[in-house]
Amino acid sequence: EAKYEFIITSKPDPTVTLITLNRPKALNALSSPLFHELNHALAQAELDKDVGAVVLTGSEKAFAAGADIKEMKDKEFAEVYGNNFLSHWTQITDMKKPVIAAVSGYALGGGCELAMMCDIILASPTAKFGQPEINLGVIPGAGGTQRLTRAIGKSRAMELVLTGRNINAQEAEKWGLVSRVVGEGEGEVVKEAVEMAKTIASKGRLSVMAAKEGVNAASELSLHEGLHFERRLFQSLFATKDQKEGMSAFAEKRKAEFTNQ
Ligand code: CO8
Repeated sequence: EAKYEFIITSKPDPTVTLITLNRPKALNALSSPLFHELNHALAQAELDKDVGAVVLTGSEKAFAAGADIKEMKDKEFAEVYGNNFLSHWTQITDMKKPVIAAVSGYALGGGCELAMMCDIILASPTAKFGQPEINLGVIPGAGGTQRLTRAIGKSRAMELVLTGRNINAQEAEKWGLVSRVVGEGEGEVVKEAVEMAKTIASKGRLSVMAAKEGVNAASELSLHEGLHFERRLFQSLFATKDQKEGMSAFAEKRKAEFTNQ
C-alpha cells in the first residue's frame, strides 16, 4: 500500500476503491503534490483486478475549494505556459473504470471541475458548486467553461462563470449538474456512492467499460457518428463470454455470473 500525504485510500468493499482528498486545513485545495498522489491512486485502482469502480470524495466541509491559490499566485506566464501548468489534472478522465464523485461542502473552481471530470456526481444537501475564478482575475482552466456548459447549458454556465456565484445542492440537481442529492447526515453521500460503486462493480467489467465509452462519446461526436459508435460497441460485446452468460442466465431464470471475459 502506497503512503500518501494529501489523500487517503481505502477499500470499503473488495470491489471498490475509495479515495478521500485530505488537506483539511486548506479545504482540500488542489496542489500539484495532491494531484500527483491522486493520479497515482487512480492508476493503482485501474490496475487492481478486484476493483470495478472508484469513489472520490473530500471532507464534510469541502470536496475541494479549488486549485491551490497560494501555490499559483506568484507564477508567471512563461512558467505556466512553458510547463503546461496543471495539464496533469486530466488523467482522471482517462480512467476506464467508472469514477463517482461524492460531494459534501464546497466544490469550487478546480474542485467543481474535478467533480465534473468524474462519471457521476452525488451531492450531499450541504454541497455548494461554483466557478469563482472570475473573482481572482482569471477564468476556469480545467473544464469550467466546457464541461459545465455541456452539463447545465449556456445561460446558466455563463451566469456562474461570469458572476462567480455558488449554487447549492438542490439547484445543482435541478440543473442536472449532479445525478441526485442524497439524504442528510454525515457520511451519507459517501455511503450511497460506495453502494452505487458496488452495484456497478457487480456487472461485467467489459460492458461497463463499453457503456462508459459510449456515454462519453456523446459529448465528442455528432449524433450520427455517436449512434454508429454505439452500435459498433454493442455488436463487439457479442465477442464476450459475459454476453453469453448474461443472456443465458436470463433465459434460464438465474443470476448471471460475470467473469469479465
Ligand atoms: N487555495 C488555497 N488555500 C485555500 C483555498 C484555495 N483554493 N481555499 C481555501 N483555502 C485555505 C484558506 O486560505 C484558509 O487557510 P488559512 O487557514 O491558512 O488562512 C483555509 O483554507 C480555510 O479557508 P477559509 O478560512 O477561507 O474558510 P471559510 O469557511 O471562511 O471560506 C471558502 C470557505 C468560501 C471556500 C473560501 O475558502 C474560498 O473562497 N476559497 C477559495 C475558493 C476559490 O476561489 N476557488 C477557485 C480557485 S482557482 C481555481 O480553482 C482554478 C482552477 C484552474 C485549473 C487550471 C488547469 C489548467
